[in-house]
Amino acid sequence: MGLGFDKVAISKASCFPEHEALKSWLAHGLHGSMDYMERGASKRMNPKEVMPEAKSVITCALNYNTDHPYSVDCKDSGRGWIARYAWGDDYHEVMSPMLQHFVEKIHHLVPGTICKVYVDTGPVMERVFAKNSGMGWMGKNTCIIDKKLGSWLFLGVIFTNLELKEDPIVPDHCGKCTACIDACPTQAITEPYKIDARKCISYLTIEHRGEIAPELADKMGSHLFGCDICQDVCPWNRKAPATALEAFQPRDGFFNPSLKKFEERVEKEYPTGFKHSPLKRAKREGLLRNIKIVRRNASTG
Ligand code: B12
Repeated sequence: MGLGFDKVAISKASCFPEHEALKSWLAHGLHGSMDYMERGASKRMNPKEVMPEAKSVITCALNYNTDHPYSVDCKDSGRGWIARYAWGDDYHEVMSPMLQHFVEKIHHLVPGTICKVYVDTGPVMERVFAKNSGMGWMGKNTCIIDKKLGSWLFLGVIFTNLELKEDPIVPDHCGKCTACIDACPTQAITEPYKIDARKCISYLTIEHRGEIAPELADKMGSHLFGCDICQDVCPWNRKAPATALEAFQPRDGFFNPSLKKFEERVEKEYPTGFKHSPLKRAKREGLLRNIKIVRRNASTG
């Protein structure tokens, strides 16, 4: 159909056991200051509250990997790390029109179909549908992993009232591997399949506002925005293919940037130089705070 996705898979629009995990995650405060996770919790756990007519969920994955080294192989102390997902254009902006295009095709084939599209744009647990549609399995780092594509995947979902045939669930291929758990500098993966977001470098550098506790900041290493470590060390990402999409190729100065140049850029060019970039989420203050921490970490070795 020429939709441009790397994989598409279908599940029922049901409440799945993994939906329930959100309740205790929130009760233990593991979401930190991400209040939006709490606000829409009941909807997040029940697709029928999001769209009462929904019968099926179509999950679409888009590969964002490019042919560049992993953070664990880039150790120059004068440089910082921006997470792979944020090197190019904001995935919300890239995927939304693609999903809308998919919906147009559905309308063309079955006029009158009701569809709702989400790409982290509403109270929906995208990975739960991805797992239960056989898009991939949920790894111990909680990322959706496909045997061929790895885990460098953005997810988007289409809720529809069409009764579609579901795809078979994929078995868990993490086995005895604990590479992601062992490699996390802040021990944010507290047990397999469970992340304490308050410790996750991705949360600290992107979502958290204000000071970062020194004991966590010390472990942030060179991370300026987001973190890739738990995916970099995943054996299923060793041979992950690269995308041909221009939108996800690294912008000039975003791949493993020099701290000096990146600081100048934030100081002089924010926000205009960051248009359509995921980095805007951290705001100017957040980026400058992170640069300060990375500099301190570099000087203390
Ligand atoms: C909140 C959030 C975050 C938070 C919290 C992370 C988290 N693990 O929840 C923070 C800011 C830390 C974050 C970081 C990242 N995120 Co994020 N995030 C989300 C968001 C908005 C909600 C996730 C959520 O529902 N969390 C709630 C908790 C309870 O769910 P969970 O961690 O998935 O935990 C599940 C397991 O514990 C499972 N479970 C429980 N017990 C058991 C037992 C077994 C045996 C099994 C198999 C499973 C299982 O059930 C839980 C619920 O599904 C989604 C978008 C969306 N709307 O869904 C994107 C999303 C998950 N993020 C995404 C990405 C890309 C990232 C980063 C890679 C970005 C980066 N490089 O910095 C990191 C990865 C960190 C990680 N290892 O998860 C992608 C993931 C794609 C993929 N391939 O999986 C998503 C889907 C966005 C998108 N549309 O593409 N994220």
